[in-house]
Amino acid sequence: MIIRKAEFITSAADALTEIDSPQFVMCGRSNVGKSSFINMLANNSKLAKTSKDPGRTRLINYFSFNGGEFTLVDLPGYGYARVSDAEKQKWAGMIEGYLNHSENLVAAFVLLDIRHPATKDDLMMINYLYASAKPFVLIATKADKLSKSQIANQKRALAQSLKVGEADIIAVSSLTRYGKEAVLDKIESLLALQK
Ligand SMILES: Nc1nc2c(ncn2[C@@H]2O[C@H](COP(=O)(O)OP(=O)(O)OP(=O)(O)O)[C@@H](O)[C@H]2O)c(=O)[nH]1
Ligand SMILES: [Mg+2]
Repeated sequence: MIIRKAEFITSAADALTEIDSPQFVMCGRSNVGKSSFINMLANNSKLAKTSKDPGRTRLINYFSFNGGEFTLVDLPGYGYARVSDAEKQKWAGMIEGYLNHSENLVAAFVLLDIRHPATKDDLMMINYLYASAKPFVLIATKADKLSKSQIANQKRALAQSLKVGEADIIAVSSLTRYGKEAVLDKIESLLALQK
């Protein structure tokens, strides 16, 4: 699949049912690289706002790819200790609200930092997706931080702990674009299943 065009649609606090193109949503801890991942796929480092400080994305942001062929949805991260309980509740509400009300969700991308084991929050997210029968794809981010053999080891460790096959985890680097083609192939095949 070739990305010809990627544009920001809008920000909202809830699922927008009027956006009727097939959607993929980014789930993951604050700072794991959700917004950077969208930018990698878009070939545009300025499309989604990123930051070295966790907690950058505070609303649900919608991005249209290839003139509506599909939509990527950027969510606020979870698990960020340094925000108020009220803010945490608000973000959790947005994440849950999106997942419960999105009518055109094809699959969730669950992003995990390739250097670390999945957190309790990650497991909660994965269990939630599993229990609500929503398809998900596991993405191991920041692969540029590791050597090739370390990437293989970490993928194996994550796969074991999450009880999935190693082939079910795609390692990516938004910095080097490693893994980009594998992700686009995945998107293409998931879209083909919809038809
Ligand atoms: N080395 C490296 N750094 C990355 C990669 N992806 C993201 N980062 C860095 O990680 C930090 C967080 O990236 P974001 O894309 O803003 O993360 P996020 O998950 O959207 O964060 P929130 O919006 O706060 O939930 C930034 O400093 C990015 O430059 C990657 O593949 N490699
Ligand atoms: Mg973000």
